[in-house]
Amino acid sequence: MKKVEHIGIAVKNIEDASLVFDKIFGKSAYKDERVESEHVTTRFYKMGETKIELLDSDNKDSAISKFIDKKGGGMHHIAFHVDDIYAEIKRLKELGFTILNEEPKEGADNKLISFLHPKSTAGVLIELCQEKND
Ligand code: CMX
Repeated sequence: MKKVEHIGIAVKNIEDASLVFDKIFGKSAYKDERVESEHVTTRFYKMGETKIELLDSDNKDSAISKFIDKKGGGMHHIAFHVDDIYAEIKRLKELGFTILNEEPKEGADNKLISFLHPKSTAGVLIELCQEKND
């Protein structure tokens, strides 16, 4: 794993949350992106190398809606940049981690993504992400 690619924060309403984060970061988000497969709207901020992704969802059965229903929102996942997502999935599976999707799926920001179940990772939802053009 090379670096933290982004940190995901689940929010009830992306416009309301942006009012808060615009003030905290002292800048506006640089892009929005809809990820249909995950039923989410994402909004990205960047400070230096660090990216923060806000996520809200309009689908009550989505991972983000369930998380918000249960915890009210907040830090949802940490995403790590990997060069070869297939090799990382294989490595982590062999080490006994529960891979939520062994076949990587298309995520926001031109990435292939896969998740490790938080029950196998000390309670933290971990996302692996590889640049699609790598
Ligand atoms: N971080 C830490 N723990 C989490 C969690 C999160 N983000 N989401 C759920 N959990 C916990 C639940 O609180 C629950 O804990 P307890 O059993 O102690 O109550 C446990 O994980 C299992 O929860 P569950 O109810 O059985 O399962 P869910 O239906 O809530 O699904 C998860 C949890 C992780 C399997 C599901 O959210 C998932 O598949 N996530 C991967 C996809 C995803 O998160 N997509 C959205 C982001 C997309 C993007 O970045 O583009």
